[in-house]
Amino acid sequence: MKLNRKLNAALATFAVAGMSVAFAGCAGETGMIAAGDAAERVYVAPGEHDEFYAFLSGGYSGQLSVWGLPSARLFRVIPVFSQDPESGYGYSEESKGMLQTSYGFIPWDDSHHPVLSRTNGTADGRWIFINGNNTPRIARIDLTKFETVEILELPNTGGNHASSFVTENTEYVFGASRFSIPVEQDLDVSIDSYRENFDGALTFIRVDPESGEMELDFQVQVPPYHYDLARSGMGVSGDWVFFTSYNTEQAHTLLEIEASRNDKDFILAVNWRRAAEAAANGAGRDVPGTYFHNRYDPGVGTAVSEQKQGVRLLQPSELQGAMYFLPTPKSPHGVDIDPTGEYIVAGGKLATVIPVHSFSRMQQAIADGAIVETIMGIPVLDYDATIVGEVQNPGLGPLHTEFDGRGYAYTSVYISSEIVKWSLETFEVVDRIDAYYSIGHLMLTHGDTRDPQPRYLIGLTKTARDRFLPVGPKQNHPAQLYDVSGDRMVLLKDFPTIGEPHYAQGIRADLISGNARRIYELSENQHPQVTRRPGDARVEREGKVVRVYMTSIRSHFTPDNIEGVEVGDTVYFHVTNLEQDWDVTHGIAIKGATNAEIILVPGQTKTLKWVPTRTGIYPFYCTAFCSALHQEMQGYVRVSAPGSGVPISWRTGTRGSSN
Ligand code: RUQ
Ligand code: CUA
Repeated sequence: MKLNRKLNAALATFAVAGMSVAFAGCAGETGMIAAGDAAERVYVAPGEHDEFYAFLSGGYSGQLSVWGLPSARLFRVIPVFSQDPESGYGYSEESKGMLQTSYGFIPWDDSHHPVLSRTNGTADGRWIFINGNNTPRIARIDLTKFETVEILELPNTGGNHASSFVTENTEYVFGASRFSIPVEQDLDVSIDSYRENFDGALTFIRVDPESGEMELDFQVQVPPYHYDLARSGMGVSGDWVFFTSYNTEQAHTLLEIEASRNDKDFILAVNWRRAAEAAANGAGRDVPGTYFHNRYDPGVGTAVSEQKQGVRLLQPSELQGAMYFLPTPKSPHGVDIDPTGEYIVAGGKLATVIPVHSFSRMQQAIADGAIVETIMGIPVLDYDATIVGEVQNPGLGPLHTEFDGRGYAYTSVYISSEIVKWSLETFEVVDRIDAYYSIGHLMLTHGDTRDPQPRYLIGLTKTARDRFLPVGPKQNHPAQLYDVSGDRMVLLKDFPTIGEPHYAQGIRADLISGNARRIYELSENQHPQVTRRPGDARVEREGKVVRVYMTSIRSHFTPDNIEGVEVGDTVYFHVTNLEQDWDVTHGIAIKGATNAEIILVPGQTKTLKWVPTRTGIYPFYCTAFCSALHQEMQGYVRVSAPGSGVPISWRTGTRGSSN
């Protein structure tokens, strides 16, 4: 790798010296091209648009970021599981409900795997789902608004990592326990009773085909292994979903060693269609399970949180013929399905090969009864009966694979920090390229769907070290952009990302851009505290609660002078942005509020809560530079002592009323 880096540097130097032409011909052989050529391939002229959207998970930021490819320009960060002071998400009264869980309000999570909704196995650009790993949840983001509109908590689950992955027509989205725990809710037992009391759980969530709304359909109890990743089948395997598992050793301490003993762990294949039928026909039993279902109601512009109870739990014994273990070396991480649905590719973190199972061989093995043992009612198929190839010499630590639809697969390899391209026909490596440094996931545009568009590949690497100007001991995680349209992979660019992107999705821009909304229609705003005209703005006292019904339009708030608030009051600013022009945003913040600002897009109503604790004069102002007179967009609230008798009054200029 060191050598290659030197070579790269040398090439760059030559390119600068005007010798790029001499090296252009080398690209085919080396996977490296001159800097000028690479620059041209990522260049999107000012005012022009990118060819693809890329959605990168935020990892421990809890969010999802939106980029353009090939320019690698950041468009937006969509808040999902974490409070976001930039937008007021998780701070405004309307959005707080999105972060409610059975453990209370949680301002953070660890988001891993975004997945786009699909129609006929193809990304359709309607929604994107992403999992929260820590307090198990799945979120759905509406891609007309690029906003989180739903978060569903998963009960009886520890670490929802094998998520979110959807079936070919988004019938189901899946979750699973990465850390097995007792499925019996809140059970207080010794950790040493792992084998007796701990369980794995798979969660099947039904998705409404029209609205996208999720509904926890049922769970399946499975042996207490760690379920790491999942993929639903496609085409021939479209009725199946595949989960990787590790820790078949059932260790509960020092997993680094204890969970690395077995030569093989498993891929768990589940016929989701048959499981869903069984659940619908009454299989399983109802067990306790407390979880929150939070939905953003677009009509009233507010998150509605519902606490739900109980879940249907099925046993593998009730799913005879619908669940099989495929032995897989060694502590597999990713499992990925090729566009035909025939190949099931695992990434054994500690394996020396990339094992490839075949779906038709799996079917044959089932028909032949090639079963080596049965665990908790789940038959274990013979490894040799299902395996169709092992990619030799893939590098150390293969993790994740994507496909180009032309017969090649691309696997990220963590320890040797490279991407290997291999043939699905010969299972031989045909190309490899360095990743800087320690690659985790990779994403090829549409490369996890039935119709990959082999243009770009992003490698999501874990450490930047010397790639960028140093910014102290903590550097942002980088990504590398490769061109995969030719025979050889070509590194085009590297760029720092936000949070720690685990996985990403890439989609042709035209599948989304035409549907993106520009404003919210004021006429459709059904928020209970909407103020449609400045003339309707007012301040009302209801006991200790003061409600400010406020409007914002360039460049003033109505009202902007408010008196009669007392220490001990709870003040709600219900602000409606009256603008109906694309991208004219106002915000509001008030001195001393233990809160963030709120940002309002055109036509939207949001509420900022404020509990003043001291008397005095409190300025508030618009936080978004909205117009030439943005600096003038401000106001004052007078806060008096309790019982001071100052009457509620309000005004803006001469237009407001006062009483
Ligand atoms: S992980 S580096 Cu959360 Cu998907 Cu594999
Ligand atoms: Cu409104 Cu600045």
